Amino acid sequence: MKLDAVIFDLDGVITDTAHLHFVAWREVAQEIGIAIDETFNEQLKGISRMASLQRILQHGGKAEQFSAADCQAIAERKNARYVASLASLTPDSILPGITELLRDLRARGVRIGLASVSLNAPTILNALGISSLFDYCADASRVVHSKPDPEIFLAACQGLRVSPKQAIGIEDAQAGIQAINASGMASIGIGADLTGAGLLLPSTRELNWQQLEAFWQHLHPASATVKE
Ligand code: B16
Ligand code: MG
Repeated sequence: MKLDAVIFDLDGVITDTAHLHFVAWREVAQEIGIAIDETFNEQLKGISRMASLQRILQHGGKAEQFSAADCQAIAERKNARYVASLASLTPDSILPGITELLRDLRARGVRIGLASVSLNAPTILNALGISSLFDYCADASRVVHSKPDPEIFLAACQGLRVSPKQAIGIEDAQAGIQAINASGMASIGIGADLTGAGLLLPSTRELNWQQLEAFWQHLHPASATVKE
């Protein structure tokens, strides 16, 4: 079986915006009397904006104190701060090995997709200067069920016109690995503490075409890796 596509998560795989999310959430949480730290922030990785706010409110014991309109306003304040901080992103903010991998995939005719739940994903790819390397980016605003539901990965496969069985997904969050596995794609995890990934690599430094090719051939021993 041929490898037709590789679908990437954004935050934690292509660039590390987790710290920028954290700084923005910490400021906004402080305004409503809730303190969060970097350890707590780990729980927010790969989780949508509103779900992140709900976790922060629960963490602060204030889940019942804010109306839907209040939550909307808080989330908007956080996003305004976060978007302002995205101005600090440049092509140097791309994680090690990613640019080379994107180029190698393109050179081999493997299609490239994005499955990020961030509504700011297009802005981030532009700031990194790599938008043109992606064949399709799933629209996070249309996703009803967030990770670990496979919806966003299936939407990316559909947009790329590939079967999930002929695609690899790459994620740094546990919910993301579950989403990839549920979609029927092969999964690669980035980070030490993930379970259930078909291949687990400590960082994007180890993520390269040779690794992907060896992984795919291990899964499909008799297959050619690229399109003829
Ligand atoms: P936004 P990913 C996720 O990105 C982040 O990991 C998560 O912390 C954030 O809350 C979410 O995007 C939504 O981001 O507020 O910009 O819509 O890992 O799915 O690329
Ligand atoms: Mg992520």
